Amino acid sequence: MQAIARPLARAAPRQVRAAAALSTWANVPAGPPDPILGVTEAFKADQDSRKINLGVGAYRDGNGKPYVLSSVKKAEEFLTANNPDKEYLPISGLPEFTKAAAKLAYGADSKPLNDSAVAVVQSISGTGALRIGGAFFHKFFPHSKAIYIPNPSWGNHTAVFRDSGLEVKQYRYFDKKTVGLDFQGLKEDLRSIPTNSLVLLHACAHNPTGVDPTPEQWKEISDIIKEKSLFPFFDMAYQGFASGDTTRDAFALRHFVSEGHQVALSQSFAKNMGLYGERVGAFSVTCADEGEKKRLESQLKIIVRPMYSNPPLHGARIASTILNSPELYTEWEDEVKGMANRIISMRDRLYDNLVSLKTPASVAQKAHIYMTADGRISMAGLNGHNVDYFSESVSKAVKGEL
Ligand code: IK2
Repeated sequence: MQAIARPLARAAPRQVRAAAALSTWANVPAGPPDPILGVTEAFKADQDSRKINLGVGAYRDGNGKPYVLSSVKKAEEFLTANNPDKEYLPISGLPEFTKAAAKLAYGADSKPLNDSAVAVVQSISGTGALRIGGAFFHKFFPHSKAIYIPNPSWGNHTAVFRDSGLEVKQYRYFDKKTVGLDFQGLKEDLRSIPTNSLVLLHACAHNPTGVDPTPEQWKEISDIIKEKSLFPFFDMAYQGFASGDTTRDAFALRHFVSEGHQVALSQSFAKNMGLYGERVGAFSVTCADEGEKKRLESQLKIIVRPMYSNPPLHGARIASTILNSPELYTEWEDEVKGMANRIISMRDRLYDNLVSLKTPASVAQKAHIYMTADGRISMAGLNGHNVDYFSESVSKAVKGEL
């Protein structure tokens, strides 16, 4: 036994070395951390008690803690009491959910909705909806394989659309000098891009700038999009979060539909229901009639089936229970208002603090504060306990005193 064991023991390290040198993956380089979610990893590793994470856009309560909505808890209790099964959902998702999600976005009096002319599928939150949309446009949009997104835009848009096979181009959106909308630049760009192009619009709470067009500006944008026969694809990841009112935040989408545009829409329930990890969303397209809607839905299912077969069940059941119960719906609307108001009050307090600290009008980072490299901060990460420290740190950094 020993005579055999010794040579084998001596040989093992050589075999291990040889195996490592021949690994199929030896030439795979390490990728960079995600610019947004990588910030959370760095935040978790920091031991300083003053640390603040303003990187990922996830709501926190007044004590900086994750927040589960009371309407969500009640919906879950109701679901548990009804002893639900864990069967597969249809490829297009939970019908009660997709119907209610479309109604929330387009409005109960929406013509295409009432004509049964909106093709909808459940998606893996907003990102999944954008990805299904990207694949759908790549396969069926007859005019081009490009999408125009605002500059700047949510960091993941480029990757999502590029991986869907689309070429990603930009139109002007933000004016650094006025720290507001570059409305002239936006209009000029929309007028100069090729007729029939596909254009992504943030429906409300533009990420990362927080700057939205006014209703009057949306009307002008709608007119240009009509003149140029552009196709509007709305990304609505924050319905209710911008103003506290889901109807007000759906203004742009509903205005475009009432003006006769055909639209595509990505919806997320991550923020407005706090269902981040449940991955609840929907992708929809308005169609000419019910027959067209059925054809589109059949094609959307063909896109979904090889990607992930069918969507997750639990979050869709929660959202559906809330959206379809008058009491829970009212409670949820109040909670959305509460979250939006807390964010709005933090923005006001931060602004007042920076002004009273005589802070020059440019922003930097440091001092255990985690934010994305483009200077975007998630207002929801601020609360009554950390907003003063954050203001002072920003002020010092900008003045070169940190
Ligand atoms: N679209 C926009 C404009 C978003 O801001 C988001 C969410 N961003 O925050 C989380 C992150 O940076 O990953 C989405 C779409 C998609 O969000 P979700 O897939 O979580 O619904």
